[in-house]
Amino acid sequence: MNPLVESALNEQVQKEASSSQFYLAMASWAESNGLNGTAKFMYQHSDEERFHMLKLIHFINERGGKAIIPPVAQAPKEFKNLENVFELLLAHEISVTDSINNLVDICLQQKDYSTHNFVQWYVSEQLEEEALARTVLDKLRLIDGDKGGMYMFDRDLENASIGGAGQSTQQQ
Ligand code: OFO
Repeated sequence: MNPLVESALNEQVQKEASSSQFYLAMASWAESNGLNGTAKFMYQHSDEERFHMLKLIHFINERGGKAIIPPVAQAPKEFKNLENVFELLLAHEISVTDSINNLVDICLQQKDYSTHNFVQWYVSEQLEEEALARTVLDKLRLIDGDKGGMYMFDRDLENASIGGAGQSTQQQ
């Protein structure tokens, strides 16, 4: 496997692992604050990110590279409020999109068209995740802290699904 592509893929493994940890911290915070719908959504999102990481690990190893399992960084312990949680989530997803775009660039520069093809799945996944985060944030801004609205929001989030969710358990 092209070493530059392999190293960029391994960096992406680290990003997906840190996304999974970050959303796990959000899930735990929501659960301990009685926001059970949000907690369920975030636990699912954390699993989904782990699936993204595993998909990369399998790809690197199957193509003759060596996947590196990254260390786990400390995730935040506290969040200001729900709006803050989703602002951080959106900012995080935007940074992941930048890193996927960088990976696409490297594949093209190195003329690695099969990895380029593989990475397209992540390109569409990022579009979905950013759009979902923006929709949720818009709702929260409309509610503007209203208690009844927050109750409904949390209940609705329990039934919201993350792009690609459900594949995780089947493909790990
Ligand atoms: Fe892996 O999609 Fe979010 O980070």
